[in-house]
Amino acid sequence: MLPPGQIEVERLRVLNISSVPDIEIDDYVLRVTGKVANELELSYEDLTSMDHVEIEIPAHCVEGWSVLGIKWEGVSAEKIMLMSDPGNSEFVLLKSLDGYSTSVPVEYFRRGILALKMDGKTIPVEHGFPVRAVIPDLYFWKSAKWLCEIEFTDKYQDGFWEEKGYHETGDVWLEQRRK
Ligand SMILES: Nc1nc2c(c(=O)[nH]1)N[C@H]1C(S)=C(S)[C@@H](COP(=O)(O)O)O[C@H]1N2
Ligand SMILES: [Mo]
Repeated sequence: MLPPGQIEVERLRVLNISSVPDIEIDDYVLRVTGKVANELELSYEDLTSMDHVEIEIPAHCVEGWSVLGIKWEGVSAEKIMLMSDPGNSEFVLLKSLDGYSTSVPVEYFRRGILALKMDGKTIPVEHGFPVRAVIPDLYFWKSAKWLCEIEFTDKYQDGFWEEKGYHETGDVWLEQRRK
């Protein structure tokens, strides 16, 4: 089903704030920081050897196009929360290797995935290899590519697009495009 104000398109359009970052996979680490009982540092190998889940999450770009039926496979956000114990944190700030960041309420983040595969294959680098956070029911700018840090907080903080007026939550069904 399409959320209000969206039209369906065949494929993803690549949208980056700058160029695709250089990835040295042996040096890659995903950090889990902020208001957590256990800070985590996970290598790509750590992530690939953990239990994986597979979920279908459409991509809804705030500019009005949607790609339905994309399958994502990887580590559930729920698992990361079990391991790090963020208590009653309310937000995560997702940070990426290209300097991008975006803010996501924990109640949405917990239903998301740290995706390592897209439609059965390792995620193409332009779509976020090695790890992409994919969050259901939020506009696709909240799905950070090249993810390198998940910071749990109590207080909302603007990310890249939020600072430019895009919505704190960004729920597609409520059409929360701008603040
Ligand atoms: N790290 C990072 N993640 C990002 C972006 C970006 O520039 N850098 N752009 C966002 C925006 S605005 C959109 S619409 C989608 C585009 O995803 P795609 O290039 O895989 O289609 O990625 C989101 N995630
Ligand atoms: Mo976007």
